[in-house]
Amino acid sequence: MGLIVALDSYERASDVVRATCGIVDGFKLGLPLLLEVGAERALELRRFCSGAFWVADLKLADIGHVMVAAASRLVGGVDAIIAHSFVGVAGALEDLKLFLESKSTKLILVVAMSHPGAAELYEKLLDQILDEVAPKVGPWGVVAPATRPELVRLTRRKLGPSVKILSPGVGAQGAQPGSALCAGADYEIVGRAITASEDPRRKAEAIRVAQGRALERCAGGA
Ligand code: BMP
Repeated sequence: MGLIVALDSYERASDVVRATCGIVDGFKLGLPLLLEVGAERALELRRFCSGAFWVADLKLADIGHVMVAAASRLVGGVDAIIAHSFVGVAGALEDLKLFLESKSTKLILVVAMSHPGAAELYEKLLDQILDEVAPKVGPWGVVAPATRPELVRLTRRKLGPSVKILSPGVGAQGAQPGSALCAGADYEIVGRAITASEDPRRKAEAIRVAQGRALERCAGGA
């Protein structure tokens, strides 16, 4: 039962990290935050919860050389880096994977997205991404949307039990806590529902409880 907080703004970020440390499993540093204060200051947030799992959400989508150059700014400070899958393997994701492996940093691939427009194109590539790109690249984890639990289920079925599935879309985008976990995800990514809450700690605790209840229900076949 996993919960990762998406930090997309530096404002309140250190308070949120301190407040939720020990309750959540990890933190995802988003591009708005990284651009707001730069990589160095963003990575300093880790000192408020050093034992958590830290992810840099660069959503890389470029030639291998450039993705490696961007990732090199963050390796050592985070446990994992997110890239898009649609750029393909040769000259792109294979280079990134090799580089991250050499730096003991995990690669997470976006395979499907949570917003409605993802159905216009990205989602149409999902079978090919899961059948061809993901097996060739061998990411530690993938991102699949909590707003589309059937895509989480498909991702789990096709990639098997060893790949971690991280699912955004819980809270502000409408998915209920636990819905992606019930569909086979390992972690739900929650941003604004926690970061914009008056009491991020209580909100994170409440989401944990709701995840547990949902899992009991779905394990019971409800
Ligand atoms: P929120 O819970 O505030 O909607 O934030 C969701 C987080 O997950 C954001 O950081 C966003 O970049 C990320 N995300 C998403 O919402 N949908 C995706 O398909 C992939 C994402 O990484």
